[in-house]
Amino acid sequence: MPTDYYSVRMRAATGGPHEQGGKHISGGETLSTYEKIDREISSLVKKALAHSRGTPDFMQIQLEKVEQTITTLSPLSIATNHVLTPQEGHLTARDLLQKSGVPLQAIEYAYQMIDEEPTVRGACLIDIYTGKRIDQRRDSGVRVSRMAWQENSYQKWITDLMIDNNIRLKEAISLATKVASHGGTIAELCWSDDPDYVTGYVASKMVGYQRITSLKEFGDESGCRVFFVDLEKEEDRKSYINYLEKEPVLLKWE
Ligand code: WAQ
Ligand code: MG
Ligand code: MG
Ligand code: MG
Repeated sequence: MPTDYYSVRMRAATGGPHEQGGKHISGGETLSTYEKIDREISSLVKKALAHSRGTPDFMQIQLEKVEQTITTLSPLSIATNHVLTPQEGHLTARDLLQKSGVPLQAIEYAYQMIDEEPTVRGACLIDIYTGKRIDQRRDSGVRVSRMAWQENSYQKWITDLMIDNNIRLKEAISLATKVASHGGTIAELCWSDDPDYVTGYVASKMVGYQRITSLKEFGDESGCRVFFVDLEKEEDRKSYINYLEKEPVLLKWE
């Protein structure tokens, strides 16, 4: 009998729910076996209650049984680019995006959009040909869910690669691996909206998961998550978003 998996999601805001204008505090999503649901929910709740973006007055937890077949993926290869300033970090990021196959003009458009838009709670999809945003999700963006590490694999991965246990890296590489494995993704650019975390990354099939140690100043509450995509047809865009939101992915490392 194959194991049943459940999607567990959390979102928290302050000043009311997100859809009523509340400020996004924290979100989280994972896959869980039935036995671990209580523990997974408890760690998501803890993450939201003690958050550097503020104290939530709204929180929603959602549980759904996953009916789709689980895909297992190996984590992207990982490298760290040590930079001294956010300016140097963004030069590195632009270079890695170009190496991944994103045209310079789309990179410029994306940076312009990031400066203008208030932080969304999901990801923005940017067309690599026009540099324009193609998801219609405005403030919410597209939230990737239904991905997690197989726990033993994670422990083996950090041991084998001598990586410090870091929950953000653990979550980010599972999201980035899921996103990069779709043929429509050319590259991802991300940094946290948490004021106390300045390391971000560029990820793609071409360059792997490339951490960049500074992409913003400490104290800055603006974050970014952009997927540069090559999806010309409307139906490809729909199926891409469905993949991000619904298809379950487990990371394994052998
Ligand atoms: N799906 C889509 N977008 C998301 C998701 C998701 N599941 N989770 C977060 N975002 C978006 C959202 O707009 C946030 O504002 C932004 O990404 C940042 O989210 O050391 O912690 O969870 O290698 O604050 C990367 C570096 C850390 C880790 C990223 O992001 C490392 C991080 P955060
Ligand atoms: Mg998350
Ligand atoms: Mg997160
Ligand atoms: Mg955050």
